[in-house]
Formats: sequence, C-alpha cells, structure tokens
Amino acid sequence: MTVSEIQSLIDDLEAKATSDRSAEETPDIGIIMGSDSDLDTMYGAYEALTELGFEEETGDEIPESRFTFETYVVSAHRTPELMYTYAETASDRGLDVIIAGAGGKSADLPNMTASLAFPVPVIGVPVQEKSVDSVIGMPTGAPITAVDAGKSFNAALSAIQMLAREHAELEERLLRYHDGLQADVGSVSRDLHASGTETFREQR
Ligand code: RP5
Repeated sequence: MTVSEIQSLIDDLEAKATSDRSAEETPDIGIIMGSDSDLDTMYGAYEALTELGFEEETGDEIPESRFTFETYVVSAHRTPELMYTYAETASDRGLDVIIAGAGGKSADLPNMTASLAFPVPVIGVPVQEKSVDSVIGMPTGAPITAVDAGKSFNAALSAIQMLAREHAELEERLLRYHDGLQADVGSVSRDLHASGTETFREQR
C-alpha cells in the first residue's frame, strides 16, 4: 500500500465521521487486522457475523441489512496514522464495537486501538498463541476484552451480544443460534447412543 493510499483511507474515514448517515446506515461492528496474512484467522468473525444475518459494507455501498460490519487492514507499527484515525473516528462513524486481530509477539493493534477508541469497546483476537500476552496485557484503567488465540468467531459472537442488549432482534438471533447448537449436540448424542461407539465412529 502506498503512502497516498494510506492518506486516501484516512481521508475516507474522516469524511465518514462527519457525514450525516443515520445509525441504521453505518456499520455497527468494525473488524481490523494487522495484515492480510491474518485474514484466514479473522475469517471466523466474518462467518459468525454473516451466519447471524449481518452484511459486510464494501466500498461506499450502504448494505440493505439493518446490521452491518466493515473490514480493514490497519497495522499498528507500519501504518500508525491509519490506526489513530480508525480508532479516533470509530464512535463518530457509528461503530458500537471493534474486533481487532494481530499476530506476532508485538500484537499491539488491539490494545492500542482499545486505548484510542475508548469508550468504544474493543475485542482483541490474538492471531497466534504467542500474541496472547501482548493482546491482553493492558494496565488497570485501560480495558480490552479478548478471546483465546484464533477465536475470531467467538469475538464476533461477543460483539453481537453487546449489541443485543439494545436490539431485541439480535437477542432473538443469538438465542436461535444457541438453540441450533444444542440441537446439533442432541442429535449427535442420540446417534452415538443409538448406533453404539464402533458403528458411530465408522459412519462419521
Ligand atoms: C502483525 O504481524 C500482523 O498482525 C501479522 O500477524 C504479522 C505479520 O504481518 P505480515 O508480515 O504478514 O504483513 O503485525
């Protein structure tokens, strides 16, 4: 990415922060990651959000769904100005929660974003095991919420849980999702018990 591309992203974010889009038209959840090499790990967040009916905002298109999210690469170390702008405009751009993933030992994007975007909550995703300490190691008074290494799917569910306190429709979607999980375990348990261990293993 060239310096002018970074500047153009910064300009776009600042323009969105001053636009008169209503809360229904702005993304509710922001997903950022330190590199596109993190995308496979962060894809779990995309899967959870789309499974629960969220639509991704791409380019300048405003999606039809009421609940939406956006996705960017923002590197704390290589594009610090972009990180500052992303986090500092988050509230004015209508974001209610940010999911931030980074890998390596200096996985600073989630914790720096949490400080800069405060009080917008940030859910950190350590992209690798070795990133866990860096993501969760915040001093008292500078909070971050975090999931275990690679658990971006859960990060998205947690983000929806936060939004669901204000949106009954999301609470219903979460409850339906949870019912589905229970039904899956129930049907597996019934099959295992009915077939017996050996047959179940062979047929799996
Ligand atoms: C971190 O460094 C990123 O979050 C990524 O996990 C890691 C490597 O980045 P690339 O060299 O693949 O861009 O900042």
